[in-house]
Amino acid sequence: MSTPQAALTDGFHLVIDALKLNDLNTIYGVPGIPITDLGRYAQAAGIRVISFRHEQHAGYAASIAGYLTQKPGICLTVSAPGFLNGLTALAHATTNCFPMILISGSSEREIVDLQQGDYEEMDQLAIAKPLCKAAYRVLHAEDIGIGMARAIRAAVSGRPGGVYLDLPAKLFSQTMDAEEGRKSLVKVIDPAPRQIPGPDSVARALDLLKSAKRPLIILGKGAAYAQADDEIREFVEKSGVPYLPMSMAKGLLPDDHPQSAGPARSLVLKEADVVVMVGARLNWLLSHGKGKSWGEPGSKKFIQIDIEPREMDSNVEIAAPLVGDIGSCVSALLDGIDGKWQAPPADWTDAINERKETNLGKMATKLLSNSLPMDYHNALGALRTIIKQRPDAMLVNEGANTLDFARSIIDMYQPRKRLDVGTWGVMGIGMGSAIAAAIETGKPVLAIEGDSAFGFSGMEIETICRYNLPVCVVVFNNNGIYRGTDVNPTGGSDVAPTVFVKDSRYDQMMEAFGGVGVYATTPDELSQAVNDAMDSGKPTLVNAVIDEKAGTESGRIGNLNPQSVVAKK
Ligand code: ADP
Ligand code: TZD
Ligand code: MG
Repeated sequence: MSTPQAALTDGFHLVIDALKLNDLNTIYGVPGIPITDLGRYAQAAGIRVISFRHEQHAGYAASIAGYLTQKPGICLTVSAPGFLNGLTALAHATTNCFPMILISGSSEREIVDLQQGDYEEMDQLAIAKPLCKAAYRVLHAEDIGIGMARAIRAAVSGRPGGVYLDLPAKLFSQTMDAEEGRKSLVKVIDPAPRQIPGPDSVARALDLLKSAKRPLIILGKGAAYAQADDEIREFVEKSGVPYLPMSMAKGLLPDDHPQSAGPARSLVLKEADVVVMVGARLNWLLSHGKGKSWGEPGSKKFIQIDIEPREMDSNVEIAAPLVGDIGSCVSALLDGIDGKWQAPPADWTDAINERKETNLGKMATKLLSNSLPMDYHNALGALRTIIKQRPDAMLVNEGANTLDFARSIIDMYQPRKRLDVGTWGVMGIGMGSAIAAAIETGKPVLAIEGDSAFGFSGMEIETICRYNLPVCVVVFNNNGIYRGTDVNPTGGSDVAPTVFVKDSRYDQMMEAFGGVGVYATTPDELSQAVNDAMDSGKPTLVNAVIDEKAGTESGRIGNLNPQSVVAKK
């Protein structure tokens, strides 16, 4: 007797059921063979399926969804080219320690492995492996539950990262008994188990911190990801130690907090004697923990809190490694900060406050400048006020000057509100991040974009309009990369490589899709347009005209450009 249809399930439905069982209710992707029906059935089953124009942006959206929710963001792509388009974001997720699963359909194993030229033939599993934390392929419908469980655990446990899950076309139509299928699914229990630090390592860290004359805490995006906001705040406030937030950790404590040393960054890096790293790596963004910006060689001792043991001593010696999850490690330190705790010496905190006041004073004057066309300062001054008035809005930021100035000018007041280019300094995260921020938080999103940066994901404004997301994109239009003033030294008709069409009307692109487009030439116009957008929630793009001479080469990292000794500039 044949089994009635109703008692069967198949690969499509097992994938969907496995996602739902694990509370993964949003998919970011691009449809096509062999996953078009997977998207359709997922939508029918109540999963939110957000369809993009290009997989890279679906991938960036998934990575940011992972960062914001501590659950792996799901990106779904077709085989070979779609998979490759998603791979940049998978690698980005891994590099930034964001949990994400890239699920790609793939072609016939038998044909791929014999290289017989299948439709979109590619050995995707092999190609994904070096770019992610783990990569798995499921060949049998009964293994979908386990495959998904492995992918989830790999993405979120320990140091989070990107995971690749390869689902060959044939898998989707494989059938099995529905009840057997249901039983084969796995709900992942405690996917990111707490990791408690050893008491000896806690004692070592506390001893070192107590001995400090000029202590400093550096908060990184790992600290923001950990969602241990209360513990971190208590640790900073009870210890009295000044802190420096890395860019995506801004707002973990409000940037106007009296202990923030943000505006005295160069002073504290140079002068601190004991530095507590909390979910931040001593990579290029912190000059590898050595060199001129860190003052006298050997003048620092580091305490480092990280879930990844191999992060310790990666660049310089770590005197007190504290391996564990940030919530547990910070709580353990807090237990040692009792009534006898000595606040840091006043000469240290006074010196920091003095430097802060000087630097903030200098900036305040620039923010009020009346220069037209707008420069970075007066344009960002307007946006700074908007974020101050709307501290729960999400902020997305990319570009060179547009990134560096916005990071220092715009104060953040709440955790995980600032999303930017991350560890690689990627251009192109903008629209994907903005879309995920809107979907995952339901809050209004302000995306501050260099005109070059915007171009990498600009087509996704159609996606923003299609889903009617409350995203306001502000394009800082300075006619190019860094500046709009370069000329072709040969006098030929091609413009210089860093220069775009002058006075492009990015606002009209938004109007093409039914969104609101605004052309703004003054801080008042800019402010008005953004406030309107944030109030109405309507997809909006503001083309902000910025002086094409105002930027500098590579923003604040011009020093990383190699120099030719033979070329004349
Ligand atoms: P930033 O760029 O802000 O300096 P990084 O991305 O360099 O931050 O560093 C983040 C660090 O946080 C990584 O080394 C990662 O292992 C760590 N991390 C992420 N989540 C946790 C967690 N829950 N507990 C402890 N460490 C974490
Ligand atoms: N490609 C990718 C994926 N990432 C990059 N970081 C770059 C290229 C190189 N790059 C930067 O580092 S910043 C930048 C590029 C192309 C654009 C800067 O121009 P902008 O910002 O218009 O976005 P400003 O305000 O003009 O400086
Ligand atoms: Mg530009």
